[in-house]
Amino acid sequence: MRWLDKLGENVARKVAHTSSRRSVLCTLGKAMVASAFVMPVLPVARASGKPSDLETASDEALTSCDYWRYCAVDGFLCSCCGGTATTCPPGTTPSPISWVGTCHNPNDGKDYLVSYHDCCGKTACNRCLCSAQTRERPGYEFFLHNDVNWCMANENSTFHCTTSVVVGLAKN
Ligand code: ABN
Repeated sequence: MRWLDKLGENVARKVAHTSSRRSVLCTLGKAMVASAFVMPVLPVARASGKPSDLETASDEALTSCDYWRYCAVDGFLCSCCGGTATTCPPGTTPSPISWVGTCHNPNDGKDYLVSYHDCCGKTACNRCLCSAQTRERPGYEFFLHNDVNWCMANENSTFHCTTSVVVGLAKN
């Protein structure tokens, strides 16, 4: 193992002769900053418990009531109204309260909890009305009924459209 010690010593001496302390610190700093950007990219998508098909789904799929995450939606799809499946159109505000459903994702065979937030502050979008009734109960069972204006708690309670945000994997 002597040769390894010698090799290490020679390399350390060479580095010490040819570079300044400042440049070594600079290189180390750059490597640390770069790794902070690169490392999270790998495990996060798999560990988050979120399905990854939203980025790959076509516009046609995302504007159709048949898309799996709309299984319990009641409202105009924001993806048809200038927003996306998960974001409100400009000029509208998401409702802080929402209706939730459990939807089966056929792409990975898992069930997800989906939160349906209404976007508020503009008149009804009137495009892509979806009125799913998965496990919905009649209106007199208020908390099990999705035909509700979730903008009711917003400053402007005018309903425009509905977003479908996956909260995470449903626990069975
Ligand atoms: N959650 C959408 C909605 C808004 C107003 C009335 C019924 C349903």
